[in-house]
Amino acid sequence: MKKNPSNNKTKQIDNHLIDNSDKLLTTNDGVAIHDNNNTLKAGERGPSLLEDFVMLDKMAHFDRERIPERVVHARGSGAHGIFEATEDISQYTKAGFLKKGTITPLFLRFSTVAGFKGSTDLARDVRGFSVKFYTEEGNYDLVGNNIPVFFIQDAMNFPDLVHAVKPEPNNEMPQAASAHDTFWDFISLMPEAAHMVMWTMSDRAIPRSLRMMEGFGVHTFKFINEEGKATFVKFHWKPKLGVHQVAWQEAQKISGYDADFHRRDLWENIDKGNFPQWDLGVQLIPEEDELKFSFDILDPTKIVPEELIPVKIIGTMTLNRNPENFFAETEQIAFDPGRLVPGIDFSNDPLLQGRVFSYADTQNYRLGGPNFHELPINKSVNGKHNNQKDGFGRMDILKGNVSYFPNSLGNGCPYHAMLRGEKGFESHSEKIDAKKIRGRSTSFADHFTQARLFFNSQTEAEQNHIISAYSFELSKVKSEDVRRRELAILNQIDKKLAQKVGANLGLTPPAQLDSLTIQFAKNNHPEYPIQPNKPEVEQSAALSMAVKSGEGTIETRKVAFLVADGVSKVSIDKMKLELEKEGAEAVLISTHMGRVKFKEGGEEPIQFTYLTEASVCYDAFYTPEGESVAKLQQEPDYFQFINEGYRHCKALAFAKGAEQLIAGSYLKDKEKDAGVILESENNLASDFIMVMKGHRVWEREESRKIPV
Ligand code: HDD
Repeated sequence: MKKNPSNNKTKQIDNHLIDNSDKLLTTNDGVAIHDNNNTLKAGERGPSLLEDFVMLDKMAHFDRERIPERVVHARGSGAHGIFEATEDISQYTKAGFLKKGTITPLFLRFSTVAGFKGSTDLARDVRGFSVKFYTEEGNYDLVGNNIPVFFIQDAMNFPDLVHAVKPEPNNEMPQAASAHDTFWDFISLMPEAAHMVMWTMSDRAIPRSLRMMEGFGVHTFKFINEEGKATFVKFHWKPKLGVHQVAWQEAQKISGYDADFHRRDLWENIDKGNFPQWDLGVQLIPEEDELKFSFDILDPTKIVPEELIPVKIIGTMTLNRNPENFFAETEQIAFDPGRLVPGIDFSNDPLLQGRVFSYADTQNYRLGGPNFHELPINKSVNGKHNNQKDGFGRMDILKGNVSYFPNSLGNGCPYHAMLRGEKGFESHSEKIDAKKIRGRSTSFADHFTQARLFFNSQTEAEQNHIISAYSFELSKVKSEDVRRRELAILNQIDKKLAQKVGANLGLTPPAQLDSLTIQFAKNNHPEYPIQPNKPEVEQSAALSMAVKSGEGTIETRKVAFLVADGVSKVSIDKMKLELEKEGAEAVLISTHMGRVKFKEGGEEPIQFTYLTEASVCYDAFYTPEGESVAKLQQEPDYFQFINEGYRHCKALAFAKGAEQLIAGSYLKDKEKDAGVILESENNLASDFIMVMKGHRVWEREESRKIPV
């Protein structure tokens, strides 16, 4: 696909690009610098002089290079792209960028939540999924996550949630991990978090790639049509590459081998022209049906099962351009779910309502004042015309003497849309007739039914991963009271889940919720526990990530070809051709850098070695034939690749003659499964591809466990 395609947003950004090639080094004032190595001194061995503005200019700027990192979602990776609207949904919304056929530039920033800016990509965590659409009617931000629900129901609890999950305040440990006392203390006192925590303990929290995650707007929003009629809407991003995970043990190892694993994967794929795509889907709920469900659609801890309201695809997003500069674009982009374009409105979800304040407020602080809208990455493509002026870092230069409204000296400009019979953003005229209360609706009091729905919708392997994740995390919690309190919550969700986690912790799950948990729940709902409504569905297929062998795609998957000098080029090329036909990538790994020599004669440059690479960074493994096989017998790191690949349930293919290497690995004592593919017994390439399409051979995980 075309490299670095341009559109009205990228052209706007390009106007700010600085190209230093063939340019003289200058100070910030444009004065040419003669010597960039030495400060001005009084004599060769004398003190430095204060008049050295060249040095002071350089140092003063350097001293101010860092800005505060985001209070959450500090670690992120972004890319430019476009959204193309493909369906006519004008009966629901007048939003211009959703009109069929419209193409809108956008920037997407993915993130983890808890870790600092330099933390690992592979933390067990929620992933942020923020999209800024640069529409012709102004910027619209859909600031979502890769999980469709949230921990809490009311924004008032957000600072507490974040304090609990971040490293503990006394010793600032642990980094980018929820496996510690304060998080589970808070969570076990907040039964409303039960559903979201179930998702964060699932494989959704350890994605294989940012390109292989779903995204969700989480809250229920409103679409508003030309007539001013509202329809409730929930947003979904569905990745074309499917939804995939890594194994937890893998995630931990990747964090050591390549803490930038997700960032690198996104960057490299866009760079190669493998542009990731997502379909945008909507669940549309007529206003009249607001109260029709067993749960409250304003409660952000609830999904609307796709069995009740199907997801309608309305367009496609393509990420097609890497940023030129991480700081200027990915770091300085300022998202805000509290600003809207005509055709979209808020619902009364109390979490969303709190977000309306928090984002603009944090950007004002983080980006040093109210002019962050003028930064190239944040600037709207349709301009900004108002009487807001001055402030730190102001870039726009307002003409004339008028900066107030109403005015006559400036011909009333910038003018109000309504004064000239035009339309601007109008809030939905929802009728509200209520008493002010500081409290919570009883329709928000069912905390476990959807957590159960999620657990029931998982395959056995996925359930086992959830059990292991709870066991891992709670084992890191020092307080036995906290562990027991969380087990009581799990017992309300699913007895088997609670018992299995309990067995791993050496605790019996309590039958009742802890009295402290109930006390806090009663704070919101004095009559807690409240009998939940009967759910409409007990299972929902869309909640599982499982793919069957042969069903998925292997596009952009990385297959390690494990070679050494003397390897057969024919054996490499045959497999490579078949994999490339399916869009996968073959990466040769050898015993040394430089050039690898072929059995048939000739050689090729090689970049990757057993020293620098790790099995956990690859999706599948192929050992070609040749004299290399004898060399690999002597290479312990080769066996590490094979053993680990097997342990992590990946496909392993061996060309004729190469299967003798199995004798030196842990596989030798294991009953052969579909994921170990031998040229002597199988249709090598097609069977290999079929197993890879299924992502993993999960049944191997429990029945054929091996050390590594
Ligand atoms: Fe938030 C950042 C997603 C609740 C306050 N949030 C932030 C980002 C994402 C989300 C993806 C990173 C944006 C970026 O890439 O720059 N947040 C969510 C979702 C929520 C949610 C899906 C619930 C449905 N957030 C939430 C609440 C509050 C905040 C209830 C406060 C009332 N979030 C913030 C923030 C951040 C932020 C503190 C930190 C950096 C930023 O905004 O730009 O204002």
